[in-house]
Amino acid sequence: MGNREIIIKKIVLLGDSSVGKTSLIRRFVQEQFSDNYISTIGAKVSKKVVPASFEGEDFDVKIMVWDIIGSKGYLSTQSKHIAGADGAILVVDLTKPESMNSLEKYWIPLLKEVTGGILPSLLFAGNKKDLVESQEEIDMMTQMFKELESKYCDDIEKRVEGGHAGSLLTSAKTGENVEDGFYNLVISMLAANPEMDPMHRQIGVSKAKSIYETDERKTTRSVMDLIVVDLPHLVKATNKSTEILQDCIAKLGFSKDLPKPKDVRNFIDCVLFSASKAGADKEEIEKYRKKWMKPLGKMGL
Ligand SMILES: Nc1nc2c(ncn2[C@@H]2O[C@H](COP(=O)(O)OP(=O)(O)OP(=O)(O)O)[C@@H](O)[C@H]2O)c(=O)[nH]1
Ligand SMILES: [Mg+2]
Repeated sequence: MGNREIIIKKIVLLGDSSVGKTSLIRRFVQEQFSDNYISTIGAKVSKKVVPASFEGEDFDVKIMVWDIIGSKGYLSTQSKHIAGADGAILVVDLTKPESMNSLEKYWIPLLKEVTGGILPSLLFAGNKKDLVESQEEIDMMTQMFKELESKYCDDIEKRVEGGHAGSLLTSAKTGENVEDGFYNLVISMLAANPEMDPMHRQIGVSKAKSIYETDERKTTRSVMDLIVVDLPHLVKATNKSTEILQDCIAKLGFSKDLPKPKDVRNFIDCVLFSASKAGADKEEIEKYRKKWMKPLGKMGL
């Protein structure tokens, strides 16, 4: 066997809340499934090395899988974490037709905006297949995904030729098609972009930055979005930040989709208290408290 080249690729999972993004990653990386639903806030990165063969060469593709908040409106958080993605898995809950509509209404336009109009390699995943009983429904959904593939996956003909479809019906619960889905996307990324293109990463980062800076923060949710984007800088680690955010939401028990002003104030207190326990700098903590309270003040809250 020849030398195996190591290639690093970034994949993001996108789709509405509760479609199963975290569960697909857990199934793929840890081979586990849980019925418990803890909504992701912020982002979490997992790693896995996928051995893959492409055009007669063997690769070890180290994929960084980014699990991103699914609540619509968390635009700054989402764009920041999408930046630099080589591939995206667009996830739909097969039992919720509105999650399918969201792809073309929200997720694909957002992805395009962040990547400067050029879509990265895509995989469409119709998840929770285990909950769909009739074959007729499965056939109908397969057909709808084929249409999305031909519309959005540029390389679809080549992919199908090689047996690597651009869409699959998956189940994070039974594991059906989960590994195949990730593998198909890996092959598509190798085909599309064997060399990493530093330019497209840079475009993504500056787009995300401009979305962050121009968002006027007129709603309580957009203030939450600001906190979610900023916290990793304060605690200096993405996964730790997500842990703090999720703990505070769980402790305070409010909806991140429709937070009340008092929820956001309590959230700021909780998050900063945890950040200080995690060793964040006192001056920095006060700086962020001011920054986050300011838009609330402007709303007269
Ligand atoms: N039956 C079934 N349930 C699933 C499947 N995938 C996820 N679930 C369940 O659906 C719920 C939501 O799953 P998550 O993976 O947390 O969804 P998510 O997309 O990460 O949601 P957010 O983080 O809120 O955006 C959980 O209760 C899971 O156990 C699946 O393939 N089959
Ligand atoms: Mg999640």
